[in-house]
Amino acid sequence: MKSFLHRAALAVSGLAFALVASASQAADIAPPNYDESKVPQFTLPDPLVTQDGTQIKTPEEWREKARPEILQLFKNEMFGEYPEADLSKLKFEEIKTVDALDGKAIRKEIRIFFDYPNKTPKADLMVLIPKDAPKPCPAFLMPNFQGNHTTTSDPTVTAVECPNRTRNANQTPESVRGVAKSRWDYDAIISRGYAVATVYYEEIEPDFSADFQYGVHTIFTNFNKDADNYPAAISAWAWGLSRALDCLQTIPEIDAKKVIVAGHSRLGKTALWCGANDERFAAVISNNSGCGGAALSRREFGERVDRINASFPHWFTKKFHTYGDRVNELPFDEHELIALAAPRPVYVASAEDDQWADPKGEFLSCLYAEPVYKLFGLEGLGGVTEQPKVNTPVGATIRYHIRTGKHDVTSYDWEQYLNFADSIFKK
Ligand code: GTR
Repeated sequence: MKSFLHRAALAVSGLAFALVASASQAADIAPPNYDESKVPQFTLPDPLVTQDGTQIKTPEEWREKARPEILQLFKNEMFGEYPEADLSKLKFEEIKTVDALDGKAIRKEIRIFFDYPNKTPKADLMVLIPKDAPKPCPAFLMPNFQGNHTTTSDPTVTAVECPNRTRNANQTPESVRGVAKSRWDYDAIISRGYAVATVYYEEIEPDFSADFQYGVHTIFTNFNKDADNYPAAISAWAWGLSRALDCLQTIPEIDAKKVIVAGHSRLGKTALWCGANDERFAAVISNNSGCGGAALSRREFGERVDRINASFPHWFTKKFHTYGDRVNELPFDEHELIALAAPRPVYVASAEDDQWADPKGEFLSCLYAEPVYKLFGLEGLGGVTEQPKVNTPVGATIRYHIRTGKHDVTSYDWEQYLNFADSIFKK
């Protein structure tokens, strides 16, 4: 068991973002803390000690005892269950295969029907495959926030028609084409020999708490909506990514054993949870995932458990809603969400101006996940014990960087993720 007292001062450059993010939130919640000296003292659960006090000493014991126990705790207390898929009802329909990126890639659009022959729920997976790279090639799978057509200005990508949290009633799907393209460095990914697949997360499940009547929740009929461990939205999105991997397995040009699941922000939380449950993913990337993702809940820095529950109750289980004022009673913390990726490589990235997401808490999760990697004889952060300076990537099997700038995904981030992928697949 570890005790930590953090006293170093941190810059409060993320305050503007935090104020915007918190503007609409419940008035009775205390303002976010950005003062490192006010971070409470806390004791983290030790991932290598099971609930009955057994010390885990071997990778086998981790796999057989500790890992299933921690995974189930996250299901029971935070994200809800991760349903078994009924593969007999899953159907993939190729709707487009065209040249893309000036002929450097093939672009496929594949419609995933989750409950065939019913036509809903469904989601379109867009896949870019490099033409020149050796096949089958490794791939990134990363969900997007507003539709596949927002990740590129290519006019031939199908524009999605679906409830969208960011689109107002007058905004047509066409008007948002390309708006997120700075987050998708497709040229770099393709030129380095990787395929990349993306799916609009709200096609899997819309991002609002309307009793889950629209997306894949409509087929989670084995679960009681009133139960504490009913799959919450993050579980539904993650589960949808597992189905996207099922789809990638059918594409001969892609090596489905070499797929990295990645995500930004709420979708970074989703990527971590997906990688924890679905060990077919070769590695996991969390970009600025913050509270409920990579950041330690017990630090109560920036966005906190009470605030995220008030703002986005549908992301988490009913049980998690009870932890806002008692985070020390959580039977886990987010270092264990990172550890659930072990022994697979994991990358956690922060941004300097994203204090809302608690960059230091994101780093410390990596550090305290390390004993699990060491159990496997792996290096983890490779001897790094302090949060590195900005734009200085560190680590071995667990990697971390904090870049300058705001809450975002940039070409700098992609460059690091490509280096990370090379270190795994092109040794
Ligand atoms: C914020 C939320 C964060 C993060 C972010 C996002 O409003 O507080 O936890 O998930 O949204 O997903 O963009």
